[in-house]
Amino acid sequence: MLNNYFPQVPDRITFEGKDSKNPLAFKYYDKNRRVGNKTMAEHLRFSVAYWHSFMGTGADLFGAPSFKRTWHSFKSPLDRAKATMEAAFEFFQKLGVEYYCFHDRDIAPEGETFAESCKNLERLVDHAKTLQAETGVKVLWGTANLFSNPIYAQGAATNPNAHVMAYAAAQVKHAIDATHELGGENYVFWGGREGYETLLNTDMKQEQEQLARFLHMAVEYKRTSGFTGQFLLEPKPAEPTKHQYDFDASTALYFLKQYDLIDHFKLNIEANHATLAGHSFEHELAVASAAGKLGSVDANRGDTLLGWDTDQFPTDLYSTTMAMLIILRQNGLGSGGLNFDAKLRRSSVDPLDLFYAHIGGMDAFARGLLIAQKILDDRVLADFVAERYASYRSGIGRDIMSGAVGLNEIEQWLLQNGEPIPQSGRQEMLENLLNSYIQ
Ligand code: XUL
Ligand code: CO
Repeated sequence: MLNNYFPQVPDRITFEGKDSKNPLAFKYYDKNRRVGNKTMAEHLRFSVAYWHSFMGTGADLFGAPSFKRTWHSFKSPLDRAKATMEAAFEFFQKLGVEYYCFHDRDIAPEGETFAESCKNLERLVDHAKTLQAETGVKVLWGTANLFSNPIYAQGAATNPNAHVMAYAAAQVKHAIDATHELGGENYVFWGGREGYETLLNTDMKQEQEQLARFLHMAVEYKRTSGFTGQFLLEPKPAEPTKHQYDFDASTALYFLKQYDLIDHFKLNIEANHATLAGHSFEHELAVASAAGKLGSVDANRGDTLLGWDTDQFPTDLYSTTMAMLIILRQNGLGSGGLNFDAKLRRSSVDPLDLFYAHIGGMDAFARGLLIAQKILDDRVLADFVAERYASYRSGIGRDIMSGAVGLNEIEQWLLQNGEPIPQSGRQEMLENLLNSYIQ
């Protein structure tokens, strides 16, 4: 049992029920409790984001790092990376999460050269393998950091310089290998700098073709290397670039379809990216799910008063309930999960805050799951929605949908059947109904 970095936390955070006042206990997340046809753990598949929780320093645009992490105190970059990994696994084990997600450059330091960076990554992958075997914790997804290194200032796959695109492609090859080696169930592509700052210097069509070629090469590499994880594309409208090519779920789906990539990808939907795009979290989940492409979720939240990616831990029960309704209706996330792509506030300097943040996020989704399952069991929304569209199941509605009639026949039908009678959408009644379940 690892116990060096969080000695003040017991071996395992336990479920104590909703009346518990212990901040280091779950009030709703009871991993073995059955909800519908699965346990809570099977439904929720929680994952910790290595970058925010173990590489995060609390630094922001206006100030220096505010967190002093013992695992960052080692001088040599490799020793520091190893200590960070041990702290991370101690945390995963004590929290009782089964998954983590990582970027290549989170788990291993960048070297002086590409070859050195690859060697560092291999060493830390070996270390992760040992820690995974010791703890049973698994990789939900891996990814490549194609945005921090200054060579990517003008994009990675979409860089105007083919040499940089080649560097990114080689880096992705190694990140896929690392994910494969660690048994990762998915691999994520987030286009961190795949966008533009000004159209004055940008050939948008050329850049999108480059991105498509890049993803096709990854698909081909996946096939030949034997990696069987699901590829996921993560939309985000802006930040760091002014306009990112994978703006939102619709844009990403159209891109995948246009470039013949749609069969090889699903989407990883992030709550705060949805709101930055001017959508709600549930809108983006619904768009992806309707297309059969909701693969995984980055569980966080933004702030309604701030227009950037604040990546806060999820606490809003309306939002987790709506998310779980969509996830349950599509019968789960398959190989995906709920990854806390969320960071502590700059002032939350105590490592204990990492526990409080994750416990809160896990409880918020466990509650959302319970509420959503109850709404589905009671069929209160399902029956209403089915009734709302009932006119398409017989008569003219069925003929329209089956293609049996065209505009001529419809006109004849309308002349014989007169004016439609408006029916209420009952929005307020349904909002009250939802409120009655949120408790
Ligand atoms: C950035 C973001 C990334 C991706 C992985 O906004 O969400 O951390 O999830 O690169
Ligand atoms: Co994310």
